[in-house]
Amino acid sequence: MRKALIAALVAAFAAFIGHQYLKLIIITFALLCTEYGAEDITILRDGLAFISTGLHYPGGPSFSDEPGKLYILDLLHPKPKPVELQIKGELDLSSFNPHGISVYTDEADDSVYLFVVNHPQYKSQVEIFKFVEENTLVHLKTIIHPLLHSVNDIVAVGVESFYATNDHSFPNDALHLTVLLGLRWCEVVYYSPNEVRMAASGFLSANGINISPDKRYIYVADSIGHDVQVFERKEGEQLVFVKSVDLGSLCDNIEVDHRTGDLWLGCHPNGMKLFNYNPKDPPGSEVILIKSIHSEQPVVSQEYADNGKVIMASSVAARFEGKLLIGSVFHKALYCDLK
Ligand SMILES: [Ca+2]
Ligand SMILES: [Ca+2]
Repeated sequence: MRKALIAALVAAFAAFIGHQYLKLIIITFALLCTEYGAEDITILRDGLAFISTGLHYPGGPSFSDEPGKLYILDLLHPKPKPVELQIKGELDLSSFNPHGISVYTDEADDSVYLFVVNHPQYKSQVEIFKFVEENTLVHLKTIIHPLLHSVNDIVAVGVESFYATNDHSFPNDALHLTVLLGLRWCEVVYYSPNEVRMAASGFLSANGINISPDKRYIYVADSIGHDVQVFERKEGEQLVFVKSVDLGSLCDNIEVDHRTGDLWLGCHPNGMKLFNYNPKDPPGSEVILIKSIHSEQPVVSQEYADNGKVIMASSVAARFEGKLLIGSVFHKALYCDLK
């Protein structure tokens, strides 16, 4: 009897440890630039991270009336500190409301372009900036198009071309009416100066989007569909569906490890807590890693989980060597050292 009790206690303890610490690869935290959200983060091959902060999402909580900002963080620095990016050009900064971001490096001259989804007055448009110095962006262009009506995230594939996700099937469908009805009406849109068209469809809510290191595949997180979908880029920027990988969580943005091709996703373990924000019962956070996504059996693992006590509503996880950055829709950002 006593042995059985001890065995049960050991099993319970192991289960507790397993639940709490199985994936405790993160050894330190530091809070970053914001307490008002870092919805999207992307990291260049040389360790420079771009961060979009201060999103006001229609119907979502927001803890600041300030306009959004963009930051840069040098992960090669022993003690990285976020620096606010100065924006030059015609853009109205008082209504700047940045959401998904993507970086494009022009291999012809190593110029770096930052593409930013912007929601001034809750509208959707895409801003293209050139990163010119340590902390300066020059605004080049604003793109507005009827097909780009509810843009969440974006992946740049040229100096003026990109794929973008719509997370609603109609403009201003803040209630997600078509989602409640189970209608897979959301789309991925391809944009170039010569051509704008629907490139993929059939999503409940298309959210994060990114590209493989060899640029052959596009990944799209269908947050309400609880999966990530893989598309192959064919000639003429045609997307051909390859497969979907179930994730069991509402996944938001996708970052791809340049070196390994692994996908890191910031996810929302409980959508109802996210959509009905209650500070006494906050939405939690979850970071999911997908390895070998192109193999017969992709490996999906939970790398971090939190009930909202440390970080609420994680929307992005971006890895660079031994560092992991975790951002959130409306809360903070974490800088983590990995074992
Ligand atoms: Ca992004
Ligand atoms: Ca997103």
